[in-house]
Amino acid sequence: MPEIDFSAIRNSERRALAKAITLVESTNPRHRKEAAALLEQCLPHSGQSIRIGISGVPGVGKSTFIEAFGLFLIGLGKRVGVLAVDPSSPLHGGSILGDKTRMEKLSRKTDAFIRPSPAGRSLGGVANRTREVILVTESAGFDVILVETVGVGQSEYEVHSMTDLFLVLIQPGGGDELQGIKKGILEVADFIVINKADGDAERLANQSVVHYKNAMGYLNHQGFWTPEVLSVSSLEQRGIEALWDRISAYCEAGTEAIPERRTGQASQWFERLLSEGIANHLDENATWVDFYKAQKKHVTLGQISPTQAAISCIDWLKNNL
Ligand SMILES: Nc1nc2c(ncn2[C@@H]2O[C@H](COP(=O)(O)OP(=O)(O)O)[C@@H](O)[C@H]2O)c(=O)[nH]1
Ligand SMILES: [Mg+2]
Repeated sequence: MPEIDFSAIRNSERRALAKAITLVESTNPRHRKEAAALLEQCLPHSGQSIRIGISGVPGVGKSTFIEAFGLFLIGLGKRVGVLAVDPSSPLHGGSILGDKTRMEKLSRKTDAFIRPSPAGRSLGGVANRTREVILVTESAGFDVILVETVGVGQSEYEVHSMTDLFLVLIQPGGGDELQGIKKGILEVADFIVINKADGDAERLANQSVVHYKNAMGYLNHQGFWTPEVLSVSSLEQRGIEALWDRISAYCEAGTEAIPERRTGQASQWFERLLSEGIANHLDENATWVDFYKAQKKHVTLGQISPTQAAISCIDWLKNNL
């Protein structure tokens, strides 16, 4: 792995930034320390952005929306980083790499940085480094970070747990069931945005706004913000400014709550890395693995209770570590 030139990252040099992200995303354990050292350098220069999670089923218009929204933000003088958390499966249209064509104008802007998700990256586990990629991208001076995800598996919850604001894009018409939207996602959404409010679908989109406003009213929201429902046309770039106004209101209302949310996220992330690190460390201990597997087998055969097996395992660890 080549040396990372931190000053080049600070200067927003794309190649340096891309290289730094590759290091952070590396699954090679030997790169971990180097990545950690880099993240330490990034930390004081990070955190100044708004981190926005964007979710929605394939075809809803995420890429088109990000292009329109990104260009709008650049017009305001902002610098926009686009990251993706995707279980890059061909079934779901894969990573945003292919979508770069839909973000053609945005990807040509010097004030935009688009990073597709690496192929085959697993979700959940240590392999998902998007949180760290956010820090690196922020330290390169990007002040709005858009994290895109397809609603597969746990990816939406993952993205929710690393962003300040969670936005769900929805097609005009059709209930959540038809769109394959999980109810839980609406519970964590800060903004529901009905996309494609143009042409023949505009009326339907307005009906959807009413429908989702009602539906959201039944959900039990916590926190400082009552979720809002808006409509946009990403294709015709309408409604984007109104949405941005509300996002700004969200940020203002969250002056205290957003930093608290970040603190909570950081401590949860630490807990997860620690548990995964401990589990990985134990996996490398062959004697432990044998002992643990034997206990598990006894449990599945009904020979000992799960409680007894857990006690035996903990005793083993106490005596052997
Ligand atoms: N009419 C209309 N079509 C849109 C709009 N946004 C996206 N689309 C179309 O919907 C399709 C899927 O868009 P895409 O951005 O690739 O969706 P993604 O899979 O969620 O990233 C494309 O054919 C887009 O042109 C919109 O605001 N209005
Ligand atoms: Mg897309």
